[in-house]
Amino acid sequence: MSKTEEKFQSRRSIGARIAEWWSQLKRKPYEIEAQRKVVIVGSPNVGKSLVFNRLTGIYVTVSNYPGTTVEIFRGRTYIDNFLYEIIDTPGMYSLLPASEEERVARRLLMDERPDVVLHVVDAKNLERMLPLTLQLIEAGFNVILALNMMDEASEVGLKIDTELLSKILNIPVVPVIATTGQGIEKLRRFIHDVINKGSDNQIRCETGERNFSHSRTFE
Ligand SMILES: Nc1nc2c(ncn2[C@@H]2O[C@H](COP(=O)(O)OP(=O)(O)O)[C@@H](O)[C@H]2O)c(=O)[nH]1
Ligand SMILES: [Mg+2]
Repeated sequence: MSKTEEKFQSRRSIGARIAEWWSQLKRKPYEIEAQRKVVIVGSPNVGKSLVFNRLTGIYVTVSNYPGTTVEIFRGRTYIDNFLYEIIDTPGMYSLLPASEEERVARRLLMDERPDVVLHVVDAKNLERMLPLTLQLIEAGFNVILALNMMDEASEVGLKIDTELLSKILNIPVVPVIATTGQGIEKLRRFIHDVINKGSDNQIRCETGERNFSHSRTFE
């Protein structure tokens, strides 16, 4: 750094430096084509949209699915300098569609060719929701299971051995409380790891309650 630059640096206020830092942040390109794609699926009212909001922040666009009144939310986020597109879908109970919403969700899944399918479930009703997880796995998707509403599950005394579930299903299982954001960072990490390393044994073993930073909440 030259003498003049040094002088200039030292004269600039903290405010000016923060402004420059902020403008650089804003310049991070969100308009370019996303490199990776994640589709969020699950039954209605399990917290898909809240998980979507937690993952994407403000970089969201909304459009109607062609030929329907069903709204599709697409958001963007950076994880480790890769730009991810995250797509929120209408609720679906099964891969065999019964309603227009389900048809759209299924078509999105098939058309978008996601790198990861994030299946969000209500942990309290896990048993009812696992059939879709199995269908998604059988259909060949790279699935991550987000056990959402772990706060309510704990309240009713439900204990879920996420590590065991992860081993049985052979996919990452992440406990989440979308209302507080708990587990979201872990989810981001797994999304990235599944895409970059494949769903290998190492990833699965790291998903368990044991390593979840707030695991006590879920005991
Ligand atoms: N207690 C609790 N409520 C949640 C959680 N996640 C979502 N909700 C609530 O569940 C409702 C449905 O959430 P939403 O994101 O719209 O679900 P979606 O239909 O799957 O998109 C909302 O009232 C949320 O505030 C959670 O982790 N804990
Ligand atoms: Mg929703």
